[in-house]
Amino acid sequence: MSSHWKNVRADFPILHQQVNGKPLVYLDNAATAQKPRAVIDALVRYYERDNSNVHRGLHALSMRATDAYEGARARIAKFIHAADPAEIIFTRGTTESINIVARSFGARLKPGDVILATEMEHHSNLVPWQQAARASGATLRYVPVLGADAEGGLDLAALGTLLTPQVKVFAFTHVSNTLGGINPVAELCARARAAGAVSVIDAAQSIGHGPFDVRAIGADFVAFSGHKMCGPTGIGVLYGRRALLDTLPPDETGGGMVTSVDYEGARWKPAPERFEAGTPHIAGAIGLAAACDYLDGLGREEIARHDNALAALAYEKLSALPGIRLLGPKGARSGLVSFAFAEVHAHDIVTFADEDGLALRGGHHCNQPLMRKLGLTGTTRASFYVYNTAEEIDVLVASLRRILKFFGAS
Ligand code: 7TS
Repeated sequence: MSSHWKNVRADFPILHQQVNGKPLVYLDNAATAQKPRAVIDALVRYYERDNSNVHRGLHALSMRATDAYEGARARIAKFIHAADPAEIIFTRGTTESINIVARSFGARLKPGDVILATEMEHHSNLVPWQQAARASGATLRYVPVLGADAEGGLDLAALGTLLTPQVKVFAFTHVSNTLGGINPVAELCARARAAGAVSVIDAAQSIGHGPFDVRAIGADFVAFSGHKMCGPTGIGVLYGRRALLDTLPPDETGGGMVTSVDYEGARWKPAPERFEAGTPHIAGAIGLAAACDYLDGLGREEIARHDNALAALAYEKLSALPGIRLLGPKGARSGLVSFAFAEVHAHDIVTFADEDGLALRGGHHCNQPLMRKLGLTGTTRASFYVYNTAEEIDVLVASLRRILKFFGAS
């Protein structure tokens, strides 16, 4: 383990504060991660030294900004082992990335075609496909989750009947933001390919938590957000296989994505410019590249081991609480734990835990259909990242015991 790893908390200025008179315990990383000094500095440096618009300028600052922006694209390609930086499209985040695929690839769908998703998708990987189905007349189907607490993960046996030749796109999450289970993405991509469907991976909850190799996984499209991997908000990525991207129509149109325009029409540049109309989030891309450097510096395998071990420890310690219902797999899980108590609403838990300096999240986590299927209105979620510690799990458990006692539930 690198010496850098041991000092990781010192890298995050925001962690060193008190909330309600208690040391901040930030366990809301699945919503957004905190930013290390290196990322904050990269943003400040860009705005103080290099700020200018990209691609259209011939002066020094514009060339510097362009180099930094295109350098960021190459850095992110390396981070996910893409074959070519042109496969990296900068977007606002996972939500926009999936919307681009759903509209652009969705434009070639027709009645009789099937879009396959799963019952555990975040609204961001569900509603855009509902819209694509409505617009095209295609049918949307779902791979079921197994078990009363979704502890069985996806029903992979059902794929045999669901992945028919009519399926044109199979969209699934790598890690569920509510259940914490890790889906076998390489297997799912291979199954999609064998059925003649294009795969779309929602990597929002996995990208910053371990190694990710688009070519080893065999993905056609991958969507993720910078802000969940120590990068800035407002920047994200759509990875698309080059051969596929160049066959797709643009989604938004305007400046920067055309080769020539006349009053009658316009001709598109190839990817990635085709999908990046207008002035991009230059600083965001640069900050995201700094986040890639930071995470690679810690070691992606080490991050996965750290986060997954904390989640396993939390699962074990929380299991001892009276009346707790823990969701998702009992075994291997990613860095989050989601739970519910019959007697206490998730919003009450989050509000009371805030008194103890804890940042948790409670609610449906943009998984309303899944919640309904599991007979829940919401869960409380604790999600872990590189700076969290085993001691913080003890603070969580002690706080929950206090809350349960207050509500007469223990
Ligand atoms: N997909 C998954 C699996 C997510 O967890 C999220 C955000 C998104 C997509 C959307 O990402 P965005 O950056 O475009 O908003 N999830 C959460 C969450 O669980 N709590 O707050 C945001």
